[in-house]
Amino acid sequence: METIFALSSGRGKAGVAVIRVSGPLAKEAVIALSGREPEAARQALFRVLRDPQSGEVLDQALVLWFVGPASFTGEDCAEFQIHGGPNVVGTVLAALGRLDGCRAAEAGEFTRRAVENGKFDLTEAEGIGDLIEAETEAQRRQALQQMSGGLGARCVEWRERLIKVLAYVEADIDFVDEDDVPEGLSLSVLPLIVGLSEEIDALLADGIRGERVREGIDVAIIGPPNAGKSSLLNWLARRDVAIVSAEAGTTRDIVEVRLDLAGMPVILADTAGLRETDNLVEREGVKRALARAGSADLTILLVGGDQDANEFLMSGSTGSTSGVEASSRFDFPLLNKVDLLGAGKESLDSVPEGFCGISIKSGLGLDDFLADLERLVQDRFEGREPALITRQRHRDELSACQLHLEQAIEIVQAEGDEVFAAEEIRLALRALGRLSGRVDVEELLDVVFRDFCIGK
Ligand SMILES: Nc1nc2c(ncn2[C@@H]2O[C@H](COP(=O)(O)OP(=O)(O)O)[C@@H](O)[C@H]2O)c(=O)[nH]1
Ligand SMILES: [Mg+2]
Repeated sequence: METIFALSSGRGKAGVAVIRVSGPLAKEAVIALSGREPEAARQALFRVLRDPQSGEVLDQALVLWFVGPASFTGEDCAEFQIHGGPNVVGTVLAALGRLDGCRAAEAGEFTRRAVENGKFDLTEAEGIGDLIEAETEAQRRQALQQMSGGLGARCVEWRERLIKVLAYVEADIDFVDEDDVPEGLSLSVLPLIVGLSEEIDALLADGIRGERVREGIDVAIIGPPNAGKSSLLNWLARRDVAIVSAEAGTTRDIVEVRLDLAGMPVILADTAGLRETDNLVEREGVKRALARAGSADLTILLVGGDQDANEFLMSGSTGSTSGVEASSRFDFPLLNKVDLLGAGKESLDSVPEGFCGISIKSGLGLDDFLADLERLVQDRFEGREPALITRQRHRDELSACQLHLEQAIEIVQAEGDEVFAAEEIRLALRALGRLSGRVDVEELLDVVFRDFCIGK
């Protein structure tokens, strides 16, 4: 096993930079650079670092020393806390690179070694990655839960239950002729399989909120030209992102901004105004706007106070004048430019039913709108607890597991051949194994069969 090293803190100038070293030669690396043995583990040791060849002083550093397996990777590890100047970092990395048996780490290699050494499972490792990427509160909470084994622990528990089920079903196969194992034993495991299948089902029916929180919730603003869609995007982004103009048909490309809405990550999209047009570029814009509305997690319909709002709502479409039916329904109908309908709050009285009235120009209704939008996003995607499924990968493996459980249930119910039921359960277990990246099912079964003395 090679010893690997890398800058673990961010690039650029900083007060402190952390260089991590992991592997059998980590101790030698500390000795080579600091001239002394790292006598105390898990303590910050003040050391002068020197170039091992020339003896030139490179920096003064705090050195942390961890003895495997009690370290992040499970191997011997050292951390050099050095001054975060680009040249300091560069020279220390270069010095490490010149040591025999040491090389620069590849992306994710420390975490990979940690998984290989059983420090955590695959889902927990993904949680670490997500925590580093987290930009909003909801993302941080979700990543923390996953990193601390939210999904991993469930996986372990399901595995244990399934292994027990498999053991029973196999006992039926293996000892069907013996007196002390009653016939049709596999029927008695039916509730166990059904229970598990229902649990996984419930988890899968989560409105994919985990993925949405991880990747960002797609919100599209759509409506007729000149309604103020670009103005709304700019107001929500609190900066001048999209071009606002009194000229209809200004926006053609989709303009995106990333927002933090009450801790939820949102990708807000401004789109071309929906209308019939002979202009080819604008027509393409309208096409893209409709596609985006169709694929978005939430759509905001924005109509101007001087436009026919009901036409949009009643048809549930983009309006007959545009000649194009939108596939989506609107989650949030907004009427902008209420300042044109009258003065002050009274202008809100003439807002058609089903619409929320705002004026981006005067600011009227904007705070209420933002609060409502935040609530809508939270209700839809936040949930009381962070979601357990946060990636398509999780969903695929759990669906595969679920599918095999259902097939096992069918076989058992029909009092079919236990060999086939056992095979389905084995496949379900394998899907769980892939999910958590844990050891081979066969290997585990050996242990279980030995320890549990099945069919004795
Ligand atoms: N009176 C009034 N005009 C507004 C309001 N919001 C935007 N506008 C104007 O409406 C025009 C179209 O705005 P824009 O954001 O480009 O609309 P879009 O075509 O839907 O993107 C611009 O001249 C804006 O200044 C509002 O609340 N009241
Ligand atoms: Mg626009």
